[in-house]
Amino acid sequence: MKTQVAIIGGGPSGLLLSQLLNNAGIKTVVLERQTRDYVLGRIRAGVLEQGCVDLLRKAGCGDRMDREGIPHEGCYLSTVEGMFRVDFNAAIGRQVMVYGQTEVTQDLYDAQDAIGATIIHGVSDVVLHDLKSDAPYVTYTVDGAEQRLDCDYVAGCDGFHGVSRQSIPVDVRREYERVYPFGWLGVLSHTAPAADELIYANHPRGFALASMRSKTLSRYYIQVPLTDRVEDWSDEAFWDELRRRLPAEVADTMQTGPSIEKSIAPLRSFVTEPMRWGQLFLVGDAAHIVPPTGAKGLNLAASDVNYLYEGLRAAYLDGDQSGLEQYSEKALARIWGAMRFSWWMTSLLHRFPEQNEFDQRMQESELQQLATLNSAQATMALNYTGLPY
Ligand code: RFL
Ligand code: PHB
Repeated sequence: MKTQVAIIGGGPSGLLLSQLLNNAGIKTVVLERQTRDYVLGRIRAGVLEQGCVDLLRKAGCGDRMDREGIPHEGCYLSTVEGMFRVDFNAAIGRQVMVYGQTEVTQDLYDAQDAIGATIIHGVSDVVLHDLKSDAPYVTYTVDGAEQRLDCDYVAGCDGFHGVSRQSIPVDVRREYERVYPFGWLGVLSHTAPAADELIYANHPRGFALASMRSKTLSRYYIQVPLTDRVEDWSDEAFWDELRRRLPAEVADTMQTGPSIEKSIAPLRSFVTEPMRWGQLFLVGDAAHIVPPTGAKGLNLAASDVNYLYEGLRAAYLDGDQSGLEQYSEKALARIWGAMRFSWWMTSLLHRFPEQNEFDQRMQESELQQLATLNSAQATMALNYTGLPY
């Protein structure tokens, strides 16, 4: 089989890139390890930056998001002193869209189906070949038979555990990492959200987040030790702990109910450089991971897709290679900005095992500035709603 751009991974990065390229008349084949149902069953991100929203619309995949997504003009931060609001709209005139990654992925699949794009599920043994030549190819196994896909370029959209990043020789790759000493226990439930906007809580017992997917579907997280297992947490224990960490006025009126999904995710910051090697381009989680505190994972994937799409379009339609040549540098500049913000929000809001009273006072002082200084609110609003592309 032959195509123009071979896309490894059918998560949001791979599907969005495929949709944009096909719309521009550039052929793609997406190779996905899992089944479609498995990909659609993953509960992940919930907050879209304006740039991501605009890109989904540009790809022709924004209709349902525009109907069902919930625009948010701010969020709440809670401390033992009380709760305050950061007003993104008042601070910098921008907002975010609350719309789940599961829905984004569903919309992308529907759009890919509508144009007859090729997505091959259930592939294994994916190997990338001759990436430094102008005739790279990919081999893989599907239904027990080995296949070969020839292409001009390979987009590595296969997430943190994929093969694409590993295909760049170790002496070329530089990797930067911070692993945090705690995880997030997340619960999805058919209950009304606790508040009209998200609540990020700094609490002596640990971080908590009250988020949502719709007016009847809520998503909550609490910080837990890495040694905890999901089985350790009954629904009742989860709700009790969540209520302790949220402001009393919210906890007292909050709806609870059976969990429909419960999982623990570790927190990590990770960047690999460069993001291009020969004809291979890394996109999204294949190249970087952020802790979810800043809601940046999916949004960074979208900005990478934007840069790569523009580069490939210019290369194919105008014979202009400059966008591809600048891809790694441009994407990384924005990624490091989002890395800093995600690390900052994580450091500000969590209890660290080694945290002493001095460290705690530093968090309190910074939260106090955020509560009272317009300039501090503006900096947070700028980063939370998304640095420009
Ligand atoms: P994805 O979504 O991981 O998709 C990669 C796809 O590649 C496939 N794959 C392969 N296919 C073929 N061959 C191989 N060898 C392959 N290896 C892997 C995988 O099956 C998968 O379908 O990466 P992508 O597209 O770059 O999208 C990135 C986002 O998914 C990610 O940044 C966010 O979901 C991160 N993230 C969160 N971000 C937020 O902003 N807010 C959140 O609340 C949030 N929660 C999460 C998360 C990530 C999680 N992971 C990865 C463990 C919760 C979890 C559990
Ligand atoms: C979510 O709704 O899943 C969510 C929202 C904001 C975050 C992280 C996760 O910072």
